[in-house]
Amino acid sequence: MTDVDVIVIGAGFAGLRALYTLRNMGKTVQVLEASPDLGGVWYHNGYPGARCDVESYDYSYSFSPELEQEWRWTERYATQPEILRYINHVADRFDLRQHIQFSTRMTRAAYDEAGGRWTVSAEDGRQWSGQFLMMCVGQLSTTKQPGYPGQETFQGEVIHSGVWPKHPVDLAGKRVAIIGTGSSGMQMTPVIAKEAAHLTVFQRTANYSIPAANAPVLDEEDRQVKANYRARREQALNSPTGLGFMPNKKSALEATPEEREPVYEAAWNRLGFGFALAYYDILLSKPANDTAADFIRRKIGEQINDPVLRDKLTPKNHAFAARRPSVDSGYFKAFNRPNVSLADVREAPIVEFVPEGIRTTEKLHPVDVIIYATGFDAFTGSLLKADIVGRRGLTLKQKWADGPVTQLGVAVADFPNLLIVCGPGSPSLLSNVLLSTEQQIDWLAALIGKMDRDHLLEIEATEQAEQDWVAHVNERVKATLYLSTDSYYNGAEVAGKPRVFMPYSGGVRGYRRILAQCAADGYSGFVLRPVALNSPSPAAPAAQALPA
Ligand code: N01
Repeated sequence: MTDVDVIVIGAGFAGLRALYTLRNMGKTVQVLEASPDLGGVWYHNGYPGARCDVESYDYSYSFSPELEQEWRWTERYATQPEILRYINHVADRFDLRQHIQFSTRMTRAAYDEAGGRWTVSAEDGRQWSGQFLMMCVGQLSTTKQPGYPGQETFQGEVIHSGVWPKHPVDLAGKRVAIIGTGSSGMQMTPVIAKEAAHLTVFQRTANYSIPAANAPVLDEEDRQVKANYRARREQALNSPTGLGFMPNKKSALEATPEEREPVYEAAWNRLGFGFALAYYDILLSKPANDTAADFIRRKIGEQINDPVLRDKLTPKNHAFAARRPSVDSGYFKAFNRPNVSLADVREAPIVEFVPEGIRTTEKLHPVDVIIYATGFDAFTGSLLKADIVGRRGLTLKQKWADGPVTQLGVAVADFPNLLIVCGPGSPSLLSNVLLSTEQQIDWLAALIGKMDRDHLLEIEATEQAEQDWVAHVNERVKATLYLSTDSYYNGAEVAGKPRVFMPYSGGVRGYRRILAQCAADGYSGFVLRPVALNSPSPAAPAAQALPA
């Protein structure tokens, strides 16, 4: 068994950042990564058209001014291959690979209450022991595979967008089915439409989407961003979502329709996700939201020639941005092509896969390749994949049987020294997730630094703090429209999953203040101990809660 200070699970953006930061503090770190290479979701989501829908300069690490200056993004919204190149560049530049075990899936982690250490076991039987176990496993990394009857009889390839094969997938001249119209389905549709003989998009819920307004990054723009990068980062940190957009101080309902039109037009043409902040109450008030939704519906309609298709592709049954909208590059216009059709699976549900394709209640759709763009078991899927065993043999699955509970989204009572990056209860997917990731890792690193200085070995959230935080998360979201519809924010994406609102909707700035206050109060809501609670050592002082 190898002993280290911190075992980090996952070598995506979060795992690499944790490794960089902890190693700089002098910690020994072992990163375990199930995949054969770096990148996490950016390693796996290699589907045609995959790109980030947060602007490149904001969806990048902020910890190194040198890195910021030397990396040259080529497009406003980077493609998946470019992001993967960036991640690999970071790993090489900071010499991080040597601390990562690839193709190593954690199957179990158990906390030794007497010794105050985690023992992590991998699929192949190898083990590591660490004082801290830091989970950097992502929020959208466990795929949801509907598994229709007859799937094994289908003669062609079935692929999930989130585990896109590493072998070349030739879709040219093929009949292709895409099931799902979230961000992944919407991104790949216009790209696949250009090469497939025929593309059928199976839609259950029509989704809102704002044009990406993607463009190459010109040298002048690159120079300007780099000359003012600190200010840009500051603005992102102080914006509600971490994307840099500041909400309009005005209510949509204070403005006349004539006044709203140019505001929405400008947001539509350039802002992407920023559209949701065109007025401050778009996500707070249904009548305000209706004004935005009506505008977007009209804009969507203008892109689609056929009136029947226009009606089907126009979102009607949920408020704009109450579930995650998309940022697209030609999704709706793709349906004007003669080789693209829409199958409405609410009208005619999928019954089964057959050797020749997909049979719905209405007809057989003959296809050569089926692509699931059906999303993920969000927030908790990857945290609950392995057995994580805390005090008294309690597993995280048992603890979260009715839904996840955390203190501040980073820690769980009965699971000492388990640290979660962007866990349920943190802004995570309601924010620029990379900014939130860095923010939490810096906070957790400072906590570990304090523990070192004060000779503390164990940190544990209190149950009371967990309950208070979950109550606060629930209270905050009540002020928004997020609860007005089913979504992966509230567990509706997986049948039988507890219906709990998981991300924190109070914004990254508010969350940062809460984290800072918690630290200033001596890590309120946590118990810090100089030895493990059940340490048998006679020399050890009695376990106690230590004020800072
Ligand atoms: O997944 P989703 P996604 N039969 O869950 C449908 C991030 N992301 O992979 O809405 C038929 O959003 C489902 O229908 P419904 C981003 O955060 C980022 O697209 O449940 N349909 C929905 O249409 C995003 O939000 C980028 O009725 C079924 C779709 O599948 C998140 O990942 C790019 C079905 C799933 O949509 C997830 O996006 C891509 C079934 N049995 C993704 N089951 C960036 O650019 C599900 N659906 C950074």
